[in-house]
Formats: sequence, C-alpha cells, structure tokens
Amino acid sequence: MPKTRVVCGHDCPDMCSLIVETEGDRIIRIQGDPEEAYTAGFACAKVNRDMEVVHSPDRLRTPLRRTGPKGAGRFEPITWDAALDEITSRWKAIMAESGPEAILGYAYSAHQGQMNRRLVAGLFHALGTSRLMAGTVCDTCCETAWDLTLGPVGGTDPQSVVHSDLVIAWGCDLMAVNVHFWALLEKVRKRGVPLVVIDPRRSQTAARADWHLPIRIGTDAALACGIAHILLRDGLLDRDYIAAHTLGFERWAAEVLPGFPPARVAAITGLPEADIERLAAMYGAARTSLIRLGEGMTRLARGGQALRAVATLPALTGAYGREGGGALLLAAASMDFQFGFVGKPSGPASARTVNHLALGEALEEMRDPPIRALFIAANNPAVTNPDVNRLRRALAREDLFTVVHDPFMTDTARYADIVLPAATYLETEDFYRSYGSYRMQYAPAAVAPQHEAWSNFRLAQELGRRMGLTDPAFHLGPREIVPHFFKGATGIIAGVDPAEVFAGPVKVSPPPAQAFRTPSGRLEIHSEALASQGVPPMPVWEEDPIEAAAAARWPLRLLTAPGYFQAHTAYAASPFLRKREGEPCAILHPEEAARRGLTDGQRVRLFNDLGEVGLVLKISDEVRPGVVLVPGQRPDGEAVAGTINMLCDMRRTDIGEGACYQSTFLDVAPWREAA
Ligand SMILES: Nc1nc2c(c(=O)[nH]1)N[C@H]1C(S)=C(S)[C@@H](COP(=O)(O)OP(=O)(O)OC[C@H]3O[C@@H](n4cnc5c(=O)[nH]c(N)nc54)[C@H](O)[C@@H]3O)O[C@H]1N2
Ligand SMILES: Nc1nc2c(c(=O)[nH]1)N[C@H]1C(S)=C(S)[C@@H](COP(=O)(O)OP(=O)(O)OC[C@H]3O[C@@H](n4cnc5c(=O)[nH]c(N)nc54)[C@H](O)[C@@H]3O)O[C@H]1N2
Ligand code: SF4
Ligand SMILES: [Mo]
Repeated sequence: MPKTRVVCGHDCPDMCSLIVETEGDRIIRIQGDPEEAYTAGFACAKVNRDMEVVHSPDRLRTPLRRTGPKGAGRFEPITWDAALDEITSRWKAIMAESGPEAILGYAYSAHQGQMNRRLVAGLFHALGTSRLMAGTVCDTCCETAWDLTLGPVGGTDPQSVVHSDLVIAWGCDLMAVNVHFWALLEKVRKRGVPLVVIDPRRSQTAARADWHLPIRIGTDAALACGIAHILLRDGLLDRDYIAAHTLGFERWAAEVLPGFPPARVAAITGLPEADIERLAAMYGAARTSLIRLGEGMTRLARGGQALRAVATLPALTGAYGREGGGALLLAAASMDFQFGFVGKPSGPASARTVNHLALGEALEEMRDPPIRALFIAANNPAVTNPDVNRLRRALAREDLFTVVHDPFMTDTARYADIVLPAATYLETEDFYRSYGSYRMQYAPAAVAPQHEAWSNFRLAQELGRRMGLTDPAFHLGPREIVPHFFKGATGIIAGVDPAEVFAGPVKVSPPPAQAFRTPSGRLEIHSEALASQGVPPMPVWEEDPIEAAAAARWPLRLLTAPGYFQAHTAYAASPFLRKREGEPCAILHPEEAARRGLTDGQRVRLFNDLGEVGLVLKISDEVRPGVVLVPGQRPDGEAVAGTINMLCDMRRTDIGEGACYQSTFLDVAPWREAA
C-alpha cells in the first residue's frame, strides 16, 4: 500500500506529521508519523477520519451557478472556464465602475498550509481591494494583547515542558485542542509535576488535573492581579528578574495591585479565598512554572486585559528566564518567515479594511464604494461569525456578487452566485509551520483533487493571471516558492536550509530564556501604546458596564468552547464524528434546569434580543449555575433550529478588535415549534 508523508492542515497548534496510506485514488488510512517526536505516532480522533471528509459523497463535484433565490441552495453545474470568465469579467467591470475597494476577499486560514491560505489573501492584496482584518473571529485579541506585553515573539517551547515543575492550563482545554502537548504532559506528570486547570467548566482536561479552579467567566485578570498581590505581600518575587526584564512593575505594585486583596478577588472570581492563597503560594514556590494560555478567556469584552495580566505572572517569579518556565500562547511569531512573498506580493500600501467578524455590518453599511463583490474561501461565516442573522440578511443582497470556494455546500455557499469546489489539504502540496510548537515541514498531495476540485493555491494563481497580475507568486510552482520564505530570515530559522523541509519534519528551538520584542525590549507591564489608545495601560480587572447591564437583564451567560470531535463546521461531513460529538446541545447546571422545570435530553430554546436557537439540553454540574455552555458551532441542519452565533453580537474586545462571543447573555426555556 503506497504511503505518503504529509502534514495535518487543520487549524490546530499541534501540526502533526502524518502517514497517509492510499489504495488507487482513495485514502484508506491516516496515522501520526512515528518518526516525528511531537506527533509521537498518533493523530487525533478527528483526523483519523479525514478520509471520510475527502471521499464524502457530499463533496461538490463541479463549479455551480445560482438558479434560485439567494440562500435557497438551487444551483446548476457550469464549467471551470465559464465560472472563471464570469468572475473575472464581473470583477473587472466593478473595478472600472467603483474602484477595487468595491471588492472584498474574505479568506481564512482553515485547514490548509501557508501557501494555500496566504495566496488567496495575496491575490486581493495585489488587486488593491478592501482588505480583510483576518482572525478577529479567532485570535487577534489574545495575540495583540500578548504582543503588547512581550512583543511579537513566540512563547515557551511546549517540548521543554520536560523541564517544568508546575503546569497551569489557564483557559485551555488541552484534551480538545492540544492533544499532543497533553500526551507529553502526561509523561511529565508521572514524575509528580502537578497540573492546575483554571477554567469555568470541568472540561475533560480539568477533570483529569490535580486541581481545577472553576473561575467565573471573564475574571482572570482579577485572579492574576490577586496572585501578584500575594507574591508581593509575601516576598515571593524575583526582584532581580523584574528589575532587569520588565517595565512598569513599581507603578503596577503601587497603583493597581493594592486593589486586589484575596477577599476581593474571591468575590470577583467566585473562588474561595483559601484557594487563591494556595495557588499563589504554589506559583511563588515553583521555579519553572509553565502557563499554557488558551484563547477562551479573551473571547469577551475585557479579554485583552485578562491575557496581559496572566502573561505577566511568569515575569514576577523569573520563570520566563528558565528553560521549561514561562508561558505559551502561540509560537509562530519567533519564526520569521517571509510569507509576504505570497500574502503581500504587490498592491497599494494601504486600503480600506473590513473586520473579519463584522462582515454583515460591512456589507450593509460601507459606502463610497459599497462592497459589490465578495469572494469567500475556507470560511463558513454564516455559522461561525457573530450575529449571523444580520450576516445572512446582508449576504442575501441581490446586488452583491458572491463567490464561495469550499469542498462542501455550506450554509455560506448557499448565498453564493458562483460556488467553486475546493480541494482539501490532503489533495494539495504545501509548506506548513506550526503555531503552537517550533516545527515546519513540506507536504506533497496524498491523493489527487477529488472530482473537479481545485486547491486555493491553484485557484488564486489562475485568478491572478487572468486579472493580469505578474508577481512571481502567481507564476512559480509551490516548491519554487518555499526558498523565498527563508530569504533574509533572522533568528531561530536563519540556520535552516530550505531543502531540509522537503525531506521531512524540521524542529527549531527558541532560546531557553524568553525573549521580549517590545519597544523597550522588556516585558511591558505598563504599555505606552495602550495608554495612547485610552485603554488601561497596566493589567487590571474592571467590570465592563455593557456586560453588567446585560447580566442584569438576562439570567445566564454563554460559555463557548471547541467541540472534542468537531473543528467548527469542518467535520460536518463525517457521520462518525457528528455522532461522536452528539446533537448540538446546551449544557446547564442541575439547579438552573430545575428552576426552569427542564429535563435532560429535552429540546430547549436559547434566546435573547438578537434571536433564538433550538438545541438539545444536557444537564451537568460540569458548569456552574449562571452559565450555559454551548460547545462548538454547528450548522443549522444539525440542530433543532439555528446556530449559536445567532445570539452573539458584533461587539469588539478591548484589545485587538476580536469577537466577544462570551459577552453574550441569554435565557433558556422549553422549545416550542413556531406558531
Ligand atoms: N460562538 C463561537 N463562534 C466561534 C468561535 C467560538 O469559540 N464560539 N470560534 C471562532 C474561531 S476560533 C474560529 S477560527 C472561527 C472558524 O470559522 P471558520 O473558518 O468559518 O470555520 P470552519 O467551520 O472551520 O470553516 C472552514 C470552511 O473551510 C472549508 N475548507 C476546508 N478546507 C478547505 C480548503 O482547503 N479550501 C477551501 N477553500 N475551503 C476549505 C470547510 O469545508 C469549511 O466550510 O470560528 C469562530 N466562531
Ligand atoms: N477539537 C477541536 N480543536 C480545535 C478547534 C476545534 O474547534 N475543535 N479549533 C481550533 C481553533 S480555530 C482554535 S483558535 C484553537 C483554540 O481554541 P480555544 O477556543 O482557544 O480553545 P481553548 O484554548 O481550549 O480555550 C477554550 C477554553 O477556555 C475556557 N474558557 C472560556 N472562558 C474562559 C474564561 O473566562 N476564563 C478561563 N480561565 N477560561 C475560559 C473554556 O471553558 C474552554 O475550556 O483550537 C483549535 N483546535
Ligand atoms: S491533533 Fe491537530 S494537528 Fe494533530 S491530527 Fe489532530 S487536528 Fe491535526
Ligand atoms: Mo480559531
């Protein structure tokens, strides 16, 4: 059976090296590469089933043109040539009449390597269209907050956890989103290294931890300030490290920390005062503590402050200075690849920007020019964006020319004028670099594109050529492009010969002590940049007035977290994984269910001012009272009715303009069919 060494393309920090076995033109087995240390011979439950997605009977077979009303899903097959002709002639006409900013390219990272994801963005960059501020639906809040604190630099190497003496998974469900770090951590724990989980719910990771602190949603900044308060009070600070490597500690200690004594922190976080004391003592005693930061705590109004407060802690004990100590959010920024070769091949220095999470608003409100053409690739915003009711209304605009490129007929594709069949990562070659570890690898295609599918790379190159773009990125083969990513590289990838990545996985290592790339070269507890934006310049917890007003009107708060067997909507095509994940559900504490007379398994209605959604109720004390947990984002067709993002608004976070899914307040009642 032929075997191909490839790389997992899903949006996941692990970036597994994979071995794919094929029989004829079909994939029959996908396994983790046993020769790559971090992958350690296993793929996750999702990717073990990726052949079901590749060979799904629901794959789009040909390009399609709309024949019914927008959103109705009625289409007729057309040829690629006819589709491309129509797209490019419409774009050229719109550009001539309204200028290039009347077009928006809306592509996201999902499920592919660097060239496939970035060349689509590069196409629109070069054409001078409106530009997508990509990733606000995901990680711009946490990433910007990290950058303002440590600078654009990767965190602790997860593989150095073998040197850690305490691990804190802070708002990160490792067993769902980081299973290879989990596997390594399990080995380290056998030596007695404790794992503490700080998470509002008893996730699978929390259930297996040595200690779980069920913090109230959105109060992490208060807990971190409380820990700092105790470290200061009890003389547990590494004063030399603070003096040499941080900026603004004395002001923080004088102006902010006195406001966070344990009793107040307990009242804010809902954690017992004794637990806060115990956590601070444990953290202060550890030498090489490692905090694995999740993004969950930042998906709410004051998320940026939370991230900054927690990311400051390892500086207080000097853990950042020791191998295995520190914090890890993302690793990518320390690998200085020149991805601009494909992502920004040419084009004007600036152009109008559109916030990824606010597509509906942009389509309805932008003028001079309005957005007249939209190209969506590798993104299913009609399910995954906040306020999808508004977005769907906007996508239904008759004067909007929409093209969607996807392997499947998604809820978004239903609104398209032209739908183009996309290849998955297993059907295309690409260069991969991990964002959650320090690894890279090139991968060939494991099988040929299914039916008439085209990869993003092929499509972007063809559209670029037809639009008259001459940049090399639209003309070179993928293997010829890779060396350009390494040109002029500095730092930890400078020593890598690009030829190595074609041969197999390559691992690099950051220096054992955390580097800071802020303007001051230090960890900036006080940030001038934030001060100038009118955001509190030092990490602090403050009640958000809009959240407080919503909390006074609605009894429950939304907790959102990735599904174990789904990655957003991308595994909707796998019947096995859909079944493993279960029906789209809402999870309530027994007290909240009893208060409403609700029973386990019953159909319920989740509602607020923005809309209503029908889900199946699960009753469990894995969440606290006052919270409703809705795992994942599932397409309407799988649920009783609708999708959770119908209840979330387009508010932006304090830092990084990110989505505030968890600033959503609502109530739950029995389901009733519409009259
Ligand atoms: N309520 C709530 N909403 C959220 C979140 C949350 O926590 N709570 N999380 C947010 C986060 S972190 C993210 S990243 C976003 C994700 O939002 P999306 O990126 O919209 O999520 P996916 O469902 O993964 O959509 C990817 C689409 O790409 C398609 N696809 C897969 N491979 C390829 C390919 O190679 N080429 C092309 N052209 N298409 C491909 C898939 O079929 C799928 O339709 O959702 C956000 N939405
Ligand atoms: N299986 C699976 N894996 C995935 C994905 C998926 O959909 N499914 N999505 C991928 C993508 S696009 C991304 S961006 C990544 C990262 O995905 P993230 O959404 O960052 O996932 P986590 O890091 O687990 O963070 C979510 C955890 O934070 C907790 N949390 C929520 N609010 C708070 C809070 O206020 N405080 C604290 N302390 N914790 C809180 C939640 O209960 C949950 O356990 O995962 C990737 N991996
Ligand atoms: S753990 Fe992540 S990288 Fe590894 S196979 Fe699963 S989705 Fe892919
Ligand atoms: Mo994400």
